[in-house]
Amino acid sequence: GGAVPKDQRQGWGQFLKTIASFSGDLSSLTAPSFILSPVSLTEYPSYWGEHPELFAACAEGKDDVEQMVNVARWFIGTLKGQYMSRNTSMGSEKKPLNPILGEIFLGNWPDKDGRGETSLIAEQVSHHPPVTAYNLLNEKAGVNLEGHSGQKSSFSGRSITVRQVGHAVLRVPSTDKKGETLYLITLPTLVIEGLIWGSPYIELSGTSHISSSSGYLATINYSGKGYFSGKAHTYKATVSPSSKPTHPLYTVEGEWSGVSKFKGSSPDGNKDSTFWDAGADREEVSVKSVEEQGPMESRKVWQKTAEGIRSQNYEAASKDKSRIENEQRQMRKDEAAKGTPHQLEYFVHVDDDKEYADLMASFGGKPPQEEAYRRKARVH
Ligand code: 0T9
Repeated sequence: GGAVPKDQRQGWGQFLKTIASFSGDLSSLTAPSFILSPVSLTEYPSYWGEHPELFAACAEGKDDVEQMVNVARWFIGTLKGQYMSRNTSMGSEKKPLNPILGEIFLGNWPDKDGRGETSLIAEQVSHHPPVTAYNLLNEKAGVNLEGHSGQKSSFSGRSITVRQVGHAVLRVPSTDKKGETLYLITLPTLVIEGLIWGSPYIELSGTSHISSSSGYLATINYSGKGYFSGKAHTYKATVSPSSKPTHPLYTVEGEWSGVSKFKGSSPDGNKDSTFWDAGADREEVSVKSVEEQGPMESRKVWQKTAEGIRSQNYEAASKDKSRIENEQRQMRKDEAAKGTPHQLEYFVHVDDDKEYADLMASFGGKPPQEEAYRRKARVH
């Protein structure tokens, strides 16, 4: 295979066999060094904020339909970063560092042109299986995103199918400015392809939804090279009343990694106008230097491991990773012995998310109970 270094071919073959005979939490598997990323999964929620102007625009719209279109544009605008950026920056999808419990990632996107500052707080709320809770907030625009992200993986022949566990709720001022509108966001299924060649990449499949408390629904259908459309990274989205999901007001089609356009009418009155062009620059989150970070902040925790991976000193990386994992095991033992379980720093766990249940039911779903993580009240 092309992308696997000669001396790691055997190891990669072994790794694929392990994946094939395995189901569940892939993050705990030890992978060959060429596929390791120096970035922890706790950093991934930052993809939600990489178009700060689209995030702020979620509060805008002359009416509720237009606001839903703005929210859908922000959501689609995050996909290229979420699912393609490792290919762009590192040549292929890579295995992220497996976060420790309580690991924290803090960052922001500064105010520019009046859009307001967007801040990010992410916290690893479970180690095994990995679950990350996150909150992005633009106080000026009044846009607040709260969600959590977990995964359930299975091997299917020659690819890995990753079902995303978790959802997000976006809160914005309602268009009549009298209250707030909630948008429930569900997430697509990932298919990791290109494994045999050692150059994995993500294709999206299935359907995700954005369901609003104002009575609108965006339904997003994903397809890729191997699917009916035949073209990589494509999607079709409709915006309809929640009560009539099959009666779209607007339809959008195209590539989530490229250009997508309205089919026919659009909110601005033009026909077939551009909905989103993913060629737009993404703005990386600003983060404190490692020197200024606290002991639980992601880049501080993984500083040495990441350095080892970046400089291809894999022995040093693996040694430091083992040290961290041993310390963590000891901490969990001590907590169990003392009867003082780990406390979350920024989030509160909710067993049964009523907002999820309501916004799923509003378009005919009968959802199973879903958990959630809510941001604790801020103490200034
Ligand atoms: C939430 C995102 C998620 C996290 C990653 C599956 C994956 C871990 C979860 C779902 C973000 O909003 C979006 C993007 C990429 C997802 C990762 C891709 C990936 O491969 C990993 C898994 C755990 C692996 O590392 C599998 C091992 C390896 C063979 C593939 C490189």
